[in-house]
Amino acid sequence: MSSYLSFVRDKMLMNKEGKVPQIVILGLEKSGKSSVVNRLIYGTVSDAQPTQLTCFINVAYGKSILTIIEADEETARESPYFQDILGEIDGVVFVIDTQTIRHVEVSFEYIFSLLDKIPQKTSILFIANKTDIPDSVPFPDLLQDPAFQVIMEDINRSVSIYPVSVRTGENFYTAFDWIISRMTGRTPLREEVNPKRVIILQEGGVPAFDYTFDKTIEEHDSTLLGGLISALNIMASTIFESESVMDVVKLGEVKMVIRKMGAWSIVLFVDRNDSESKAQSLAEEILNAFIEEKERDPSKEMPRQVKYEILSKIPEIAILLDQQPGRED
Ligand SMILES: Nc1nc2c(ncn2[C@@H]2O[C@H](COP(=O)(O)OP(=O)(O)O)[C@@H](O)[C@H]2O)c(=O)[nH]1
Ligand SMILES: [Mg+2]
Repeated sequence: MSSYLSFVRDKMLMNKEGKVPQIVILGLEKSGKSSVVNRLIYGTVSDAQPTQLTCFINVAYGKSILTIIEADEETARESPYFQDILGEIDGVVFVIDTQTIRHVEVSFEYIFSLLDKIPQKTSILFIANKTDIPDSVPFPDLLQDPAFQVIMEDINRSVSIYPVSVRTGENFYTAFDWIISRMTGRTPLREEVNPKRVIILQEGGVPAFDYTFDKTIEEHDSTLLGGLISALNIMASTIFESESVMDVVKLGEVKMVIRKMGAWSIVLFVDRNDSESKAQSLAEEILNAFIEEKERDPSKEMPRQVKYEILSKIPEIAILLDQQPGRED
C-alpha cells in the first residue's frame, strides 16, 4: 500500500504543476464513493462494479481533466502519505449515506474525525447520497442536524451540500459543478450538453418517441438518419452480448449517444464536442422517464405535449425547454 501511495503522491505533485484540479472522495464503506468514480468515468453506475479500496484516476469532466482519488477509511485515517495528499488537495467530496439516520450519524462522526486534517482553504462538497431510497433521511432533517450546522457555519471554509442519487444521477453534476467551480475559481467548467433530438426505439428499431429540440436539426435529417442506421448496426452487433449497450457515433457536427434498457433503445443527438459521459447519463434519465410512463399506461398516446411532459421530468431538460418558448406547440 505505501509504495502505491507514494506513487500516487509523486504523480499528484506532477499534476499540481499542470494545474489539474484534484479531488479526494471520502466516505464510509458502501456510502457510494466508487459509484461516484464510476459515474465520473462512464456517466453511469452499475451494480457489478468492482470494489476497490483506494483508487487514483484522471477523468474528463466537460472540457477539463480532473484527478480523482478515492480513499477508504483506513487509508484516510492512517496512511501518512495520504495525510500529505489531504494537505495539498484542491477539493474534498464527502459522501454521506442517507439510507438511515444511523448511517448519517456515523457519517458525521467520520467527517469530524477528518475535518482537522483538511486545510481551511480546501473546498468541501458534501453529497447526501441515495436520495432515491424511499425512506432515506430527508434532506431538510440532515441540514438541521446540529453537528452538521457547525460545519456549514464555518465562515472560513467553502462548503456546500447537495441531495444526490449517484445511482440515478439526480443532482450529481450540479453538485460536482459546484466544487469544480470553487477549486478552479471559474464557473463555466460546467458540463455542457446540448440535446438536439431524441429518438426512442422499440425492439426491432421501430421509433416510439421522437422529439426535436432544435429546429435547425431538421435540415440535416437525411444525414442524421443515415447515421442513425449505422448506429443501429452497432447496436445490432452488440445487442445480444450485453444488456447495457453503450456507444457513441460522431457524425459531422453532431454526436449520437446510444443506450439500451430492456427492450428499449435511446438515441440522443448532441453537439459533437459535448461531454460524452454527461450525454450518456442524460440519455439514461430520459429513457427511464419514458419507460416509467409506458409502464404506467402502455397504451398511452404520445403527442408532442405528452413527450414534453416526460422530458420536463429531467431538471436539466426542463431548463432547456423553458428557454425555448413556443417549441411546445
Ligand atoms: N440506492 C442507491 N444505492 C447506491 C447509491 N450509490 C451507491 N449505491 C449502492 O451502495 C453500494 C456501495 O456503493 P460503492 O460505490 O461501492 O460504495 P463505496 O464503498 O463507498 O465505494 C452499492 O451497492 C451501490 O450500488 C445511490 O445513490 N442509491
Ligand atoms: Mg469503493
